Amino acid sequence: MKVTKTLGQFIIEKQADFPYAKGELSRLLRDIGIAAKLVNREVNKAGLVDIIGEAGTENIQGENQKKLDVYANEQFISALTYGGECCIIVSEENDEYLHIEGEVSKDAKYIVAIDPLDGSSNIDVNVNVGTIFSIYRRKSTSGKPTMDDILQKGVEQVAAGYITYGSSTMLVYTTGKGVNGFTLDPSIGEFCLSHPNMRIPQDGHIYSINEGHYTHFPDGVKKYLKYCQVEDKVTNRPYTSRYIGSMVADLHRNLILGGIFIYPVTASAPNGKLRLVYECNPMAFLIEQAGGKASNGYERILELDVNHLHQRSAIFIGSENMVNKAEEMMSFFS
Ligand code: AHM
Ligand code: MG
Repeated sequence: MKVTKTLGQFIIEKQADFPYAKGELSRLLRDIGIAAKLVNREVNKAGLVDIIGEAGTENIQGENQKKLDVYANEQFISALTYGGECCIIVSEENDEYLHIEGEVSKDAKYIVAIDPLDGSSNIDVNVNVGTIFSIYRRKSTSGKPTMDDILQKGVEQVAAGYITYGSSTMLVYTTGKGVNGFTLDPSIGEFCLSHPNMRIPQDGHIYSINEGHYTHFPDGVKKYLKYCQVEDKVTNRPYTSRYIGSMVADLHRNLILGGIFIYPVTASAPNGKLRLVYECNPMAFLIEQAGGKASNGYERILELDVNHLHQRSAIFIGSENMVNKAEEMMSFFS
């Protein structure tokens, strides 16, 4: 019989990679795994109960919040609050950051940024959605955490990952020592190690972008798309276009098969659409750890200054050679 390793067992085993760790990060990752299972349960029965549809409130970006967005946000906040290892939560669904106070979190060292339900416009049509998380260690050693603790550059992340809720549910994460993927076994209710040491191919054949915005793309992006579509036997072009509209699902596929995901600046999103703190930075950290690359078209995502919680950025992320080529095309017009 094949013996599988659970997420919990794997986390404990990997704690040895951090000689000074006291298990706090491990407990934090465990808490995220617990919330993910609860969200998974609700996502799976979304068509059965009256939980799909809009909640009637708006988030900071003025987008209607779906009921499952609200539920997912509550589950992650609750798991992180009661877990006791997290002092600040930044969420796509909350205008301000949440400072967790109380006995259980009084010495908490970690700051967690989350997009609790990414790709939520896909919920009502039964298409993959996901959760993205990013973990930082606070820098200040006493008192209330400061904005400097919260607005750290992506390079300072100590862990990051995503959960994709789909035909099977997976949790994929990194602590800066490679990337590992776990598939939820519903029969035992555990995430089991299914994709150890994930590596993104250096080259790929898939490009993922919302071409509906083509007219408003920067010239460098238009040039790169033309490059993707032109026939060339040596480089195996034309490439294949695949776009789900759920960043987690699009990136998960490209991580496994090789590819590039682009969300550039557009007329309606002049700074890009995706959020730096809880979408771009965690995905950039994870994809770099898998051997890929992430850029805003000119600079490494992980080194961008972070000025506010809900800051947006353009993103070009995926197989290294593809991102390099896209950057080259961007540089012709800069
Ligand atoms: P969300 O966090 O509000 O769900 O938005 C993020 C999503 C990404 O998952 C996806 O890549 C993108 O928005 C899709 O946007 P568009 O519909 O403009 O292509
Ligand atoms: Mg979202």
